Amino acid sequence: KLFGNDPERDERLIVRSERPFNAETRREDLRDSFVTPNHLHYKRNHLPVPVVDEEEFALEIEGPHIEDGFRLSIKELKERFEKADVMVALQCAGNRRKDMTTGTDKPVKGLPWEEGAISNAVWSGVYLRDVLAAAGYPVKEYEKAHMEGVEHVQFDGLDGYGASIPATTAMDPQREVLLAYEMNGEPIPPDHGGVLRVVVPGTVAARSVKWVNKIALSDEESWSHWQRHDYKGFSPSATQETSDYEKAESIQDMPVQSAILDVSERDNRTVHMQGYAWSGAGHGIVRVDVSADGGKTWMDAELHVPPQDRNRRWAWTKWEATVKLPKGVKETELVCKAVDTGYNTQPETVDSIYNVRGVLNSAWHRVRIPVGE
Ligand code: MTE
Ligand code: MO
Repeated sequence: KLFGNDPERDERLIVRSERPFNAETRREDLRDSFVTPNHLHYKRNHLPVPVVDEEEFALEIEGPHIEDGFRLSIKELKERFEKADVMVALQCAGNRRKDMTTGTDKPVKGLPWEEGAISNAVWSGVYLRDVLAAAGYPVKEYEKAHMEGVEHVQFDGLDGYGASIPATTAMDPQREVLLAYEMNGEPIPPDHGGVLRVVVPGTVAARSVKWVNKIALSDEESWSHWQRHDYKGFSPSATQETSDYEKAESIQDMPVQSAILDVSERDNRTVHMQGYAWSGAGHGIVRVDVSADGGKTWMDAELHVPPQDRNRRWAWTKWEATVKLPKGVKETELVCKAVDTGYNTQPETVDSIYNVRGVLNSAWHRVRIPVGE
């Protein structure tokens, strides 16, 4: 049975496809906890959930400098390496895809995700860098990796999925790339890559390969379909036929993002807004601007910043604001946009960032609401 190993899932998830299982987290569930509980974390599977036996599982590593036939069991991983806990917001490249074409007749290929293809969790495991060092790679000289033809670190999952990240990301101690065996203090559930998954903080979640059992250091990116022929961005004018996957750069770090998760009425002239903001490469969020009149006037939201360095802020920042609604209108548009530590901000509309694959929608998030008398 192809999907015979797929687990039971929480009924509160919003299912976008049953087989393979893809579901986003409801806005209220993202709103209600800073750390998303495992059963409510969004789930993105390209294939059936594989059967993984912890006792029999072995991680294989290969490449220049790596000891021949280097393998580690889960027990060895846990015993030989320092345990690290890192809070990370994983975001799918397709988060907010649905909004990319709202009100237009433009085509877009992919699951119609709204704002919930993102979740925040504490991942525990060992640093990939430590494991590569133990396998024989001189990680301390990782900046020189390219001299020896090591440009990429490739990951293969037991389901048949694969991806890669730049070698410098993998080996940079600042980037905190993990081989994780726990999610929020529990063994990683089957849907999220148990018994072992890669977690690449600050990078598109597509590179955080679940059920990882093979790592290779290489001069090339992974040959996986999802590395070479997916998860790339294109010009707004490129069509399905003219999108050149060979030429385009694969998505790694991601742009600054924010979304409104909740709007609640305080009185007929005042509403309370709540949401998230996040940026790639560990950039923290320094400001979230909210508007109650479609972007004519703005105020600063109050930020709930995670306890992480401003350049290693892998978790999301939550925000809230109480805003006055404009007078003399029947309807108005609430808006949010975030600013990261590089003072990067979000585009006003999707027009300039539309792409036929529907990835990286980071336009201002807008929610229309009626205004009372
Ligand atoms: N890893 C494997 N082995 N198989 C997959 O289908 N999907 C990727 C990534 N890693 C995937 C994978 C994508 S596109 C995303 S968005 C994240 O896993 C989703 O992680 P989650 O299901 O734990 O939220
Ligand atoms: Mo994804």
